[in-house]
Amino acid sequence: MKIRVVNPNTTAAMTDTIGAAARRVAAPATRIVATQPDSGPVSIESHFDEAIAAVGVLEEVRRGERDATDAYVIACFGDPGLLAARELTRAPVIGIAEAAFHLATLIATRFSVVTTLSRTTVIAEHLLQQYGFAHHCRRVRAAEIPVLDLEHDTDAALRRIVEEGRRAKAEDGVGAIVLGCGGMADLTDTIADAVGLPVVEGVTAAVKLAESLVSLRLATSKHGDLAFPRPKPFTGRFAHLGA
Ligand code: 2AL
Repeated sequence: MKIRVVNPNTTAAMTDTIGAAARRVAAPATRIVATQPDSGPVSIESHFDEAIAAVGVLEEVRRGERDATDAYVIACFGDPGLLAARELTRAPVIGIAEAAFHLATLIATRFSVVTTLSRTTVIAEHLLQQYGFAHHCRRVRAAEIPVLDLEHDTDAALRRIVEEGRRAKAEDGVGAIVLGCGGMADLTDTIADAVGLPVVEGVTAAVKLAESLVSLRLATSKHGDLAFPRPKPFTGRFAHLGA
């Protein structure tokens, strides 16, 4: 089985981190193809970043469709372009936020999210509402680290995430922590040990969910809103996305 794990930002070092985390949990017969868009923001930490990154995600799905892909993972915690990506393929498409929320509710009644900057907390809160998980989440906390600090200043970033995780454990009454950024994928075990709670990380959660759906032969429904988009020309610099 081939899973295309798309890092929606264009930082190659983060794509490598995400790909390595995905490979660590993938079944022996699963091949992980870790990719990123050709162009777009180097990190995603605003609504603007997300809107631009979503186009890159969709281009990556189109590429995957020419490469016999069995499932896709969108490896940014805002799940940018998730429903649009599902329209483009029959293969399962899993966002890391939705994957982490699902798995967290199977091991704890309540969880808190620890994400990067506080300006991104509203993105996670909107997803919790949209997906129907809001009543399971006690709080979306920010470690106040820019996304790229996870690559460039990892020790300081890790300290801040652990501090916030310990606060969640002490103050929020939660049984688990969800990590709120794809770039945290290599820190999961260290954070879990330091905080003393189960830590659900979205890249690894999404890979295992994708494997489950493919094994069960559950494909993205083409009945209704997730049907392939009606063929039509696109103009200008999006001409390549039309039909
Ligand atoms: C993210 C993420 O997962 N990747 C990225 O560039 N930004 N999310 C976040 N909340 O900071």
